Parts: sequence; structure tokens; C-alpha cells
Amino acid sequence: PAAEPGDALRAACRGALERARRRTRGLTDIPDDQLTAQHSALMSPLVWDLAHIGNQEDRWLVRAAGGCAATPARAGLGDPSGLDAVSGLDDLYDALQHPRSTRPSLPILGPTEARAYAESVRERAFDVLDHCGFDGDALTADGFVFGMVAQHEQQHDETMLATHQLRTGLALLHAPAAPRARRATGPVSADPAPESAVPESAVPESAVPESAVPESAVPEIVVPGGAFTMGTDGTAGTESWALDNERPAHRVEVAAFAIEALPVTNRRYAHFIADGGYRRRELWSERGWRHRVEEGLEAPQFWSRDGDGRWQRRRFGATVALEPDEPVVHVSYFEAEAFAAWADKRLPTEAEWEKAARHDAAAGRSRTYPWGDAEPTEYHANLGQRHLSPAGAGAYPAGATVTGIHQLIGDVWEWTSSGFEAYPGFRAFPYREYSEVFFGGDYRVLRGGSFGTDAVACRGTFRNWDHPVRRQIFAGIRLARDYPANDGVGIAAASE
Ligand code: AVJ
Ligand code: FE
Repeated sequence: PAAEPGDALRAACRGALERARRRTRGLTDIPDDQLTAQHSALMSPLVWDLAHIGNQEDRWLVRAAGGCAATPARAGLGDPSGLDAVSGLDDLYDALQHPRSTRPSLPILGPTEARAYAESVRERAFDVLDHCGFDGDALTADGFVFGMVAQHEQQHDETMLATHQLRTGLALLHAPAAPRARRATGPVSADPAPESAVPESAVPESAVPESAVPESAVPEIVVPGGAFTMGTDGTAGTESWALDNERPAHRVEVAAFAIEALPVTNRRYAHFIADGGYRRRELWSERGWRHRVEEGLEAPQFWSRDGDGRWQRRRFGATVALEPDEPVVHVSYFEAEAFAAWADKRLPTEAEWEKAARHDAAAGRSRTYPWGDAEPTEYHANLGQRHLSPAGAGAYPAGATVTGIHQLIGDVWEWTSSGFEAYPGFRAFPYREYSEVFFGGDYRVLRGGSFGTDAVACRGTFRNWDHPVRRQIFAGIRLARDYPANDGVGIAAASE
């Protein structure tokens, strides 16, 4: 039978939802006591995330897109005292009403109930998807609401991954090690190349050597001044699932600046510590210093020293020697700011970051990803919890910009110096509580995604935000600096 129009879109929506659910299962198929425990006051019990994922899907796919009644939580579980499915559940799983630290004291669903609820919502959501014509309204056009729900689940999967990192005790998660140095840019076996794999010949020449990058020669790329298109109108392809805060596309003037070609490594961060970085008041902002003193910060979260004084770190239940060439991760905005001052540089603004990542000067347009518009493969970026750590600096040459900036997408989120604000012409869609209620708050924008971010929730326009003190997220550092007025000759490679 001939394919119906919409079949490819339907398959893409189903695929994104199924991939998210496989990951959710991997993060929650753990002993019940681990699922219900609160591993950190900063995080929910994992069982809350699980049912919240189901509840969000019920609200947007079953009810809003499908026009169906709410899915009862205790259907088939034989509990007549079950919560009122609509008000009770929506209430319990409303993130804004209940800060994470209070969630353990709520009468939330237990492990068996939460799993059953998420599964029965999913069955109904697939039913809605099977009958969706994608032409009803803005909610379903281009499959937006299905993509939004898949992104929501993946975002909570990243949050749950951070909870796993915070918990103590033996490892529950396993994955192959991330590549250490410059990895192959295409399949290394005889397997046929995936269609979107980047051929070797398309890999930009870059200043990044094969192995470790010596600290004294961190390559910088100069981005010439001028306007570029920031954000997206997202009407086609991957960008049609761009969330409300990424919209609309608008022109932004950005003065010339230089940005480092690589994220800051553990080696360099350890030099900052050894050079008194945490003791030198002048490197810190006033708020940052106060926070540093109050919390007694002396190193990134999860770092400690072994018996011989060498740095090691706890990583998902294992203690391992610090890998010097990996991007530093688990630093707060305040630490990133102090590190930048020590290096005589600064963090990029959000607009600078996006221009460096997306602006194609030759074509005069913005790309979806640093390497172009092709969706990320395992050769482009360390995404999707394929590995349980960042990869070595310079490990993904196929994912670099044509100008030679590496690992903007994947590995670690990158703190920018910008607060989280609405773009001009912003419209909350489809709900205010995703973005709008956070604008103007005490947040800094992070860009680029981490090894724990799925590709569906990561693109050149994607905006994450968090409080400047937070460091349980997978956040690291990219440095930039002002660049003296340039003559417009074009891209120049500078070095320190
Ligand atoms: C975009 C990561 C800041 O986790 O608070 C999840 C994503 N919004 N459920 C968050 C989100 C609603 C959000 N961040
Ligand atoms: Fe949520």
C-alpha cells in the first residue's frame, strides 16, 4: 500500500517517544528503594520523575492533542481509594507547586503504580498519534507536541542521570568509555556508513592536534563582528520542534570576539586550583566569593584527592583518576566566572555562543548545528548518554564548525554570561510554565548539551538555564574574550 502523507512524520514522532522511554527504563529499572529514596535535597526521588513524565504526556498528548479524558493512575491496580486522576495527579506532579526537596513527603505513586501509569499513558498517546492528521492546529503541526513531549522526557532523563551521579553506593549504570582523543570521523568497521555520517574529506582542518592539547597553546577562533540570525522560526526539519524560548528568529548585532576552539579541560582547571584559584578573592565576583566561602568550595563537585594527593573523581558509583584531557564538568557559574578571570578571559554571551555555533558566513545564514543541518550521529558529538562521561577535548572533529570550533554540541553544557530572557516577539507556547515564568529570574543560560542530553533536546538554538550556584548538572566552561577591532579580512586563527 502507498504510504499515507504523514507516515514519515508519525514514524519520527513514535521513534523519538520510544527512544526516550528506553532511556527512562534504563534509568528507573533499579531496586525500589533506590527509586523512592531522595539521593539529594536538590533532586526528586526518581519515582517522582517517572510519574511526572507520564503526567506531562497525559496532559499534552492524551488530553490536549487527543481530546481524551485523563488517564487514571490506578487503573487495574485494584485500589478504590485511588487519587482523582485529573486534579490529584496534575497537582502532585506539578513541578512549580512542589519544590524538589518537598516531593518525598507527597503521597506520590509507588514504583509499580508509577510504571503502570506511564505505560498506560503511553498506550493512549500512541493511539492519539496513530489517528493524528498533523493538520489540526499549531499543537500538532509538524508533530510539534509529540516532539515537545519526547524532549520533556529526555530532559527529565538527563535530570535523573544527574540524580544517579549524586547517589552513593555501587554503580547502577554502565556504558562504553567515551573516546579519549580525536576519534574516527566515520564508521571504522566495514559497516555501511549511516547516511548522515560525515565523509572524511568533509572534516575541517583544525588546529587541534591528535592528542592532548598543551595548556599554553589553547587555540582560539576569531568571529568577525556583524549581525547574524539568532533563534529560529522552526517551520521545517529538526527546528520545527524548537521550543517557545528559541523563537522567533531575529537579527542580532555581535561585535568581533575570540572564542576557544575547545572546552576547558580538567588539566587546565587543576592548574587554576593549584595557582590558588579558590583562594584569590580578586578572581571572583562578590556574589561568587560569598558563595564560595559559605559552601567551602575548593574544587569541582565530586573531585577529591587520592592518598598521594592526585586528583580523582567519583563518577556514577566508581572513583576514578581524573582524566586530564576531558572537559571539566560539575562547576557552577561562579566557578566558571572565576576560572575565566584567572585565564584573563571571560565567558561568552549567549549571542556570541550561538553565532560561533551557527553562523555560516559564506552562506549568510544560520545552521541548525555547528557542522551543518544534518542530525547528529555518534561521529558528530557525545550525546544521548551513549557514554557516562565527556569525551577528550578534540575527540569529535566531524562535529566542529567549519572555522574549527570543537564540541560546541555534546560533552558538557557551557555556561554563558547571559541571563534567561525572552527573545523579542516571544510568545509562550503551549504553556507559560515551560519558559515564561523563568524569564528575568536568577538564572544563567547554558548552551550546547552534554553527554547526558539526547539529540532531540539539543540543537544550535536550544536554551537551557539554571541558578548560578548549581553544579550537579553536567556543566563545564568555554572561554571567550573581546577581540580588538578587526579589519574585516575574515577569520583569523589566533593563539595565546
Ligand atoms: C530546561 C532543564 C531547565 O528541568 O527545569 C522539565 C526542563 N521543564 N520539565 C528543567 C523541564 C519542565 C527544565 N530545564
Ligand atoms: Fe517536567
